[in-house]
Amino acid sequence: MSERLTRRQLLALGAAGAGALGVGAAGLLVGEAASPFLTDESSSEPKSSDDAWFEPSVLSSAGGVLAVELRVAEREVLIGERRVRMLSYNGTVPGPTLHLRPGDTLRVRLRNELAVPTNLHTHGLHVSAAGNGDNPFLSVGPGESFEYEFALRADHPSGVFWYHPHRHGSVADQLFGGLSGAIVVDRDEWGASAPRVAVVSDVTFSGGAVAAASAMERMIGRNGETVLVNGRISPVIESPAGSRQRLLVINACASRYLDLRLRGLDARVRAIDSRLHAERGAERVVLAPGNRLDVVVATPREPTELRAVSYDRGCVGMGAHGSATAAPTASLLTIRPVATAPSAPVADAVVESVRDLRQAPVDRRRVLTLDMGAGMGMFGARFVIDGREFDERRVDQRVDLGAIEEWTIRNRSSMDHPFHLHVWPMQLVRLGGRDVESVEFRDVVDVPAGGEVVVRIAFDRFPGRTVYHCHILDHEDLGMMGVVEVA
Ligand SMILES: [Cu+2]
Repeated sequence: MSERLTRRQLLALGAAGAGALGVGAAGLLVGEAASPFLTDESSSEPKSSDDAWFEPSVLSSAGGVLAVELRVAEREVLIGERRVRMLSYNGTVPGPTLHLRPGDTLRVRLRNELAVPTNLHTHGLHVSAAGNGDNPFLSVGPGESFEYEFALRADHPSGVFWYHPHRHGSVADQLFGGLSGAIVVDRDEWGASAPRVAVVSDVTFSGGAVAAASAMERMIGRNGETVLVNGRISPVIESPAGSRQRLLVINACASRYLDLRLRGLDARVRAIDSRLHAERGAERVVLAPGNRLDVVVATPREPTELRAVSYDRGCVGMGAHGSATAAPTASLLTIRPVATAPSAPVADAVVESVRDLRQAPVDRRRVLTLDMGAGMGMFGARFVIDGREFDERRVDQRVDLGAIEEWTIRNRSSMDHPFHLHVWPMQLVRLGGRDVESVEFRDVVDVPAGGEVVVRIAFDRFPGRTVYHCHILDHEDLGMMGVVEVA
């Protein structure tokens, strides 16, 4: 038995003891939510991996509560033909899908079985960042557990969201290592007509483990050599020709943009990120890291690949050309017509009304500038917002609770940077020098090299302190993040 395994077993034993004490006190791990995990953990042998469509297990709330335990640990998993060690939630890559309803409370006991600190971010959820909520300043040390609680309001928008670590300095490493999972909020009864969740991630292996990123890869934003959909390489969805299905696609890559080509699939987009709108036809959708796509596709008569084509997101300068940021074209999945495959009707979209902030009076305007500058060392570069690297002790933007603000986000650098604001969705006002015609909310918006975007934000609830940052997570770890406090 290796030293690593011995240590892991000791950790597991220690954590189990602490957990048993905590169960009664916290009222966690009750009922149905706890049992699937116990089953997961008892079978450490990876299941076979082929090109069959596969989705993470779904944990649904009941009676307004979903209480789950997420164990963060390195595990051996099967990727294609390879046995590799990756980071996992409850032993799988990605972790379980959490299915919630507006008004629910999500309780997560995060148990850290890694040798380094981690924490948890519920990307896109409109919930409080204070205390044990969606608080990016928390740190859960090795061997420790922490109990998070996320209270969704009754008017929480439907949509697909996701969870991943947000421990500053190691966010990219931990996400790239395998830590992500889907969250879906809706009022639908899933049954046979559940949407298909597609968590897209990328990874590079070296030997039997996830490769470390070089200094240059961190500056560029690492692109993985292998693209995974729910932990599989280019899986196949089989369904009868002409039948429709709803895909919820999450870009959980650390840095890769997904330039999705939907031609041939009669794609009808219901939302990008979380606010559902009337269906719109689309043949191309670009998802920056962190973005999600809610789309209904029709199964064609011939097998058809959904591909993410090579996307140039600029250059670092100092001799690194644009091609360095452009990952090769990748096949995400194939939709294959099979007359005998099961199919189920797709539930109609329930379009929720949203307040159009373009018609609202603006309380304050701000300009935020993303930039890269020369730093120390051979490959040194600084990744800054308004000239400063992240400092958790500093508040960069003080916002009045209830204010509607207009933020102009400028990019003075030679690379694209996807801008993410936690907790509050941003309504797009101007993109690429043009007014945005429709009501579009995002929680990640791409700010192209040398360009700017204008968004409006209603800080109408949730006093507290959180962050905004570049969602090329290597850049975030290098300091391209700021603190917003709403009071
Ligand atoms: Cu960036």
